[in-house]
Amino acid sequence: MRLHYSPASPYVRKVLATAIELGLDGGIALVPTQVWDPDSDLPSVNPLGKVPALELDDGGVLYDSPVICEFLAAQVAQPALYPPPGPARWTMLRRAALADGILDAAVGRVVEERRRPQEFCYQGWCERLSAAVERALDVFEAEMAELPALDYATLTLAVALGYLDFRFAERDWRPGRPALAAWNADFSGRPSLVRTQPKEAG
Ligand SMILES: N[C@@H](CCC(=O)N[C@@H](CS)C(=O)NCC(=O)O)C(=O)O
Repeated sequence: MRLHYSPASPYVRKVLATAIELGLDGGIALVPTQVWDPDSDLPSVNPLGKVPALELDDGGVLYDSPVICEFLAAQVAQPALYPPPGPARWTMLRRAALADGILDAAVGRVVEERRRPQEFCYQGWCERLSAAVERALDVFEAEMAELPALDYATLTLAVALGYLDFRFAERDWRPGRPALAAWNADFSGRPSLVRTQPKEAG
């Protein structure tokens, strides 16, 4: 399998951390990709022009990190990152969507501030995105006691918190959220997360 990736992308980090947890990372070759380069061949792999995109050994392609992660999890029986259909699964998927929403809002703000010409950067929009992040973090703080030890949602949450630290270090999310902060301090020590720390794209 070939993973089109950027070292700064949290969605890519989620896929790689999932692969490591599942013991599948050895079968994935990394294809460095400059997503913002107009000459990039990424759109021929993923028409949306986004990473991660995973080329499969049978010639097929998967994109969007939730799809790729679920595919990877289906390749092995353990660890079970997805509960079977039922209330536990719907809760896990809701939490994963909430954590992905943090990523979407945080990445959206980075794009607004770094990629758009300064005169087109809409401050009200940036604040709306940050408000969504704050509310989502508060929900996680309230639900911390119910989180399982490891599933797809907890991995996504850890990646989202790591991305906030990577891109918004000056706006620490920890004050007022002691349970989330304690959980993250512990969970982010997992080898899958230590080995996939975000880095600025070269
Ligand atoms: N929903 C997608 C989001 C992927 C995404 O937005 N990736 C960013 C990099 S962090 C990207 O490739 N952006 C390029 C673009 O939006 O054109 C996923 O979960 O994989």
